[in-house]
Amino acid sequence: MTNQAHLPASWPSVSVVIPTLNEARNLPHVFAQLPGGIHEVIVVDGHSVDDTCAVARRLRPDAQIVMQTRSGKGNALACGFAVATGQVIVMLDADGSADAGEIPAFVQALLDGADFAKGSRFAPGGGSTDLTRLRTWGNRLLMAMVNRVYSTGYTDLCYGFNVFWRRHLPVLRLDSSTPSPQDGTKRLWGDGFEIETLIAIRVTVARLAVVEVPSFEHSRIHGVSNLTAFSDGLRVLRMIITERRARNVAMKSTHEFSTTSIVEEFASLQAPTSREAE
Ligand SMILES: Nc1nc2c(ncn2[C@@H]2O[C@H](COP(=O)(O)OP(=O)(O)O)[C@@H](O)[C@H]2O)c(=O)[nH]1
Ligand SMILES: [Mg+2]
Repeated sequence: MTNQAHLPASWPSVSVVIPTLNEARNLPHVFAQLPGGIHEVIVVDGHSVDDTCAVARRLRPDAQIVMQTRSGKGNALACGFAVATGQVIVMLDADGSADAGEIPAFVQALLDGADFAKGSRFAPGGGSTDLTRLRTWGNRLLMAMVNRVYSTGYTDLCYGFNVFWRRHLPVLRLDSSTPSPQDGTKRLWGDGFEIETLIAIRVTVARLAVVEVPSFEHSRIHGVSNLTAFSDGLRVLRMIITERRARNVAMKSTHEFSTTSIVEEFASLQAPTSREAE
């Protein structure tokens, strides 16, 4: 069913960034749910082997289709953010799990004063039919860590439906242009599914006004998830620890917010100092 809703003309311009990896069969549903009045749709493809790009082009000739520079969902989002021109950026999955009909509620939260509207499946009114038991518990555990370390009260952590003012992009310190490392890993820090946690931590550390918006996550329509609960969960855990460590180091040396790029942080992780290696 097509979404008949239309964003008011007086609202800020909205860019919707959609990472896709073999989502040709899901895109018709996802596009149909988009409200009218969207400033731009940016599909960031991970070199899909199905006809995702052709389907996107046919259904939405106005959509901008971008090829990601490295691999992973995080890199795809960074590439989409880098070319977005709207005042507001929406992060939207392409598997049919996120309901684009919720976009107005997220934008309204920004208009009401939030810097960052963070979707939550566990806030009253939210829910999910996509979460497995392992994912639920992993998410809960990681969220508890973040809440403890940053004194936050988030009810959800690893959820991809988020909306924010584009002017806050510098706070995220994402790097979309560095080529893949030559060591075969293909991914830099933040390139994978840890992206949502990285973003949540960085907006928190920057003291942006983060408001949770209840969201209902549906089951993926076609295909299977690209996420591996255990290994991707470990990557998120490592992200939480590293971000904390990087912040501690930055605070000790400058008493200011860290300006280290994610590439530098990744490099320091890959090459421990001789003291650490001992
Ligand atoms: N461009 C790109 N998109 C990806 C990649 N991995 C996942 N995605 C997209 O990110 C969204 C969420 O991925 P999904 O596999 O459903 O993970 P889950 O929602 O955590 O189960 C979907 O739209 C995927 O197509 C990737 O490596 N590159
Ligand atoms: Mg999914």
